[in-house]
Amino acid sequence: MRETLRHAPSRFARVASVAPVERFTEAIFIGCGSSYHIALYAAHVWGVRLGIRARALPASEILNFPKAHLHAGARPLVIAISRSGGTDETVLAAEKVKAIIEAPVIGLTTDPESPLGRVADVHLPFSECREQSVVTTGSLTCMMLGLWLLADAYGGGRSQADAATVIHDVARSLRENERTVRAYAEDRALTRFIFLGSGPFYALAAEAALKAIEMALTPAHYYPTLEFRHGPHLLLSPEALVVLFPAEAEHPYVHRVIEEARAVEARVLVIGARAMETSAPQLILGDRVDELLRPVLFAHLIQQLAFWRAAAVGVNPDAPPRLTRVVRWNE
Ligand code: F1P
Repeated sequence: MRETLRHAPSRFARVASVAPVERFTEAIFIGCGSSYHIALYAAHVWGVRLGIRARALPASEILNFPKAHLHAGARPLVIAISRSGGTDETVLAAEKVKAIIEAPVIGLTTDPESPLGRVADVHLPFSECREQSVVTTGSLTCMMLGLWLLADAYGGGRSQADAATVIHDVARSLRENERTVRAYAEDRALTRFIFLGSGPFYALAAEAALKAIEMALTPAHYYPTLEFRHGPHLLLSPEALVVLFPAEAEHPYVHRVIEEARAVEARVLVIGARAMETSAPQLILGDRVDELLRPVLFAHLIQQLAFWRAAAVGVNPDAPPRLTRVVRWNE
């Protein structure tokens, strides 16, 4: 993460050379799997920080339904995200964008030699967070931070100190909070995980569910926090663990979600930056960090939860059946 912070100015200069701020009116982030979740996170951050329309799409949406998303008159900046830079859908979607509209395409990968890098107008290889694992973990955090830093740079670069704080807080949390997370992971009475998050935390909830499934083959669901009360809460039972990432704006409402879960004896863990008035267990961290950056801080907790769950149920967290490191159609 320190390297990502160090590279931020030169990466921004390269992106701004093809996409100066006055040239685009919207940002479209695309990717698959964890990279799509990074896209969801980035879209929220860029929308809030830059006051532009920003959206995330699975790469396959652009590939198969381009007319719904790419319009001739629009001036988008397209950021295609892929850890490997080799996922077929993402590479083909980037090619499709270039064939249909005049928009700069930025390829964000961790591999300097990747196919996506060759298609993109500007390739940003985050070589510092290259990882060999099948499942995406550390590189997710690093690319999320990188996209936050790009938004910050477009906005005038006033929040760099926050990024340094996050790096410090992740190191501290890795030392202090693993035991708590591990205890939930190892509780075999809990057979279903439900992750709730909104705004900047929705992407984190989605990624948390994917990690539980990929690494530990544990059934997992995710919802925007208050949407959960519109039906999905019927899934609650004493075998369910609800992990809730409350956004500041939700504090007046979110206690209802917690109460309803506890009323049916579901277990609840709240992960947030300031304590809420609830008897549910809470992990409090990140109070010195801008809310938009907190998902970057919290990401290791959901990865540890999946890791220790895998260990508890006897599954190899980096050998998911039927999942390959790079998803291609002809392999
Ligand atoms: C996309 C992805 C990963 C996942 C696994 C399969 O890869 O879905 O998120 O962890 O490796 O592929 P990429 O486009 O980010 O390389």
